[in-house]
Amino acid sequence: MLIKVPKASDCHESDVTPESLYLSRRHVLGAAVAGLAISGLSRWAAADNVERYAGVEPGKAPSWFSEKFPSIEWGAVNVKDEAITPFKDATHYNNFYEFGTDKGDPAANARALKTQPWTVVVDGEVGKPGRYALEDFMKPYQLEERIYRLRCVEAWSMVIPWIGFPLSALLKEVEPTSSAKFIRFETLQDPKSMPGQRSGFALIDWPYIEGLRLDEAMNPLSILAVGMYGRELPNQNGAPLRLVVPWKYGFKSIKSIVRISLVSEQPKTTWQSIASDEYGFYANVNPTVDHPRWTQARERRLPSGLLKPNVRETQMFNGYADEVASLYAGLDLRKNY
Ligand SMILES: Nc1nc2c(c(=O)[nH]1)N[C@H]1C(S)=C(S)[C@@H](COP(=O)(O)O)O[C@H]1N2
Ligand SMILES: [Mo]
Repeated sequence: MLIKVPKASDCHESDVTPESLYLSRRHVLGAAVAGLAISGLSRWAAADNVERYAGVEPGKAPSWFSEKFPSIEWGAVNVKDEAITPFKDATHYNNFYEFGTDKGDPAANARALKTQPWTVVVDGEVGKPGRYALEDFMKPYQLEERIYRLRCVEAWSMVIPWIGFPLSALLKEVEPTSSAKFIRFETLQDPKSMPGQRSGFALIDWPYIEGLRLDEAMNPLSILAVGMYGRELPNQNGAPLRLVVPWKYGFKSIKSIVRISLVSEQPKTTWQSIASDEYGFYANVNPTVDHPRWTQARERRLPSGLLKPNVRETQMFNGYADEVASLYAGLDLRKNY
């Protein structure tokens, strides 16, 4: 585990905020966790989770999460010299249209989402299909922390410390057949707990659907997340299980997944169905291909004040080009947006 704590001299403007302190706090606490795990103490309760990052509200972790907690590999992937977004912003500025279209709606409404019990179905072109209680689904996987940039197509961004496991580990478990070419994800459909699904917001044909090419799903950066900021996922961030693909626009990172299907044809995804001229299947972060209605060359890194907008240049593949550019060799990214 190597966590780079930026020196004052190589701080970017955005690091000159109290958030940069989180990195150094984490460094100390990370070492403490490692020590505890070795000495066999596994009593990492909610109180310890909230210590890891500043301002974290404790949740009610299910027992399978608490059991895996002591063996989490902290800081397995990190971002250099960029401050982690405060917990408050990451949990109160959300897109989760099942709970409303305003950024504050998910935090206000997602409490009604019942995440225990939770069932995940794996089906389609796989040798081992199944229908699992989440605690059984999670059994094979070792959790790790991945600190990733999240870039929304709406030109705002955050840095979020996820807890999850590589999607490739799931694929290894379920044994895709030779006909599997894509992976398709489906969010829960439950109008009783999801007001957005019963309101007049008829643009979306629920449930929310997303998908990846199989080689994108196999890329080591693709993860399924079950936690963030040292605790389980808050409901508004897609509890209890969500996708995170950091080199793609945020809408690819589908929340509250109930079904994962291996398929032979490219799935029809939600945003593509709404406006295919604006939102493509690939949705790779690309500063050189603008959205028809705004530039994608820049982004507002949250928190961003009206008086002091925290604007930065958007990076190709959201800064993950070294890891993912080869997936798209020979593909016209202007056509395949
Ligand atoms: N089911 C579902 N998943 C979703 C969305 C949604 O509306 N419904 N919004 C997407 C968008 S547009 C973004 S930017 C991210 C936001 O994730 P966050 O709220 O955890 O930052 O979730 C994505 N996943
Ligand atoms: Mo988004």
